[in-house]
Amino acid sequence: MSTIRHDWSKEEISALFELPFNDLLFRAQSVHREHFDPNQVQVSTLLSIKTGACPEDCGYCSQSAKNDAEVERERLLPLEEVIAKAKEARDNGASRFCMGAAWRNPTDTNLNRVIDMIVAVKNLGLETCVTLGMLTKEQTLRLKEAGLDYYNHNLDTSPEYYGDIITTRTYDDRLDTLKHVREANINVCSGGILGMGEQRGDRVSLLQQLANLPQHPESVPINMLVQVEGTPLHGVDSIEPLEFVRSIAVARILMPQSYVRLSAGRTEMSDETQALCFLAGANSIFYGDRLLTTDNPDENHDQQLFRKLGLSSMQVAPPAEATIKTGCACSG
Ligand code: SAM
Ligand code: DTB
Ligand code: SF4
Repeated sequence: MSTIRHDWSKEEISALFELPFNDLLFRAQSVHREHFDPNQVQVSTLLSIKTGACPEDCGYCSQSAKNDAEVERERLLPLEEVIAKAKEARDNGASRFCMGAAWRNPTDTNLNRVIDMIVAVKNLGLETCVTLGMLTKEQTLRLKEAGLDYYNHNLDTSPEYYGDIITTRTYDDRLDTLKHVREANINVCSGGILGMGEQRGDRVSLLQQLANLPQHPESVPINMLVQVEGTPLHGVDSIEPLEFVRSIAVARILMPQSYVRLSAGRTEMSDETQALCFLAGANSIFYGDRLLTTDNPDENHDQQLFRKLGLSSMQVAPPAEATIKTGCACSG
């Protein structure tokens, strides 16, 4: 039986990365089966509720005002529009609706409007997740009171590589926000981005940071960089698919009870790579044609992939009638 640890050393994590591929995947899949149904995948849908003109300088991001990417700026969406998108996501089989805003941190006025969205989306029978940037302790308490289920705030990369990617906020700022979220008793969603030109040592170090938090994040999104023209990271060497799969497997072994999300970057992955990620213990995806500002695989393609792999979507929120409609035996 795998134990839940918070004291992983870099050497131990590196040794996992270095295992022969079959041994690593066997171990990850064994850990996965101790805690989860291996054929069930949690399905979330994303919506950008406020797009672009962000004051931060994240080198990967299309939404930074400091980058030259062409994104259409949008003010905070009206509540009715958010409700319509959430209904659509629910009817398409999502169990969680994640709303993202291009802010360094929300003002209290903005937070009031997001709280209205959270309440309305929960009333549809969906789990809620928001990602709004840094939060104070008071703000996390207000979000908890509103019934928020998950807060997403990524560490993005290793502490060592971080300064090469973002300069407008520190690693410790991120850890502080995660601490506030945890203390407010909101589920933590935190992970990172691979394929930003980091070394394997950085992947080891990022996963060590996540696994050695006092409590593992309930959800761990592992994004593969979506290279956006006009961002400093456009054109960086991409990560090899098998190294990405290894990283998923190591995340699964380090955080046995967490949902590991095969997150951004799936449009660049073959079905075979995604299948290996599921074998390595990924058990959550973003579903729907759009992420925040970039494309996600189209819904038909994902339905086919689920059918080919015999996967079904997990029903966390009972009132959502639909599962991903594959027209086959993949009913969750
Ligand atoms: N502004 C808030 C923040 O950064 O905390 C929330 C929204 S931000 C877009 C959420 C996360 O999306 C980032 O932390 C990053 O991990 C991920 N992300 C953004 N752009 C990405 C890209 N081009 N490829 C992969 N992941 C990306
Ligand atoms: C996460 O880890 N990945 C999502 C979500 N959390 C908010 C965002 C991915 C964004 C990909 C680039 C874009 O669409 O702008
Ligand atoms: Fe802003 Fe978030 Fe993009 Fe960074 S990742 S530039 S904080 S929207």
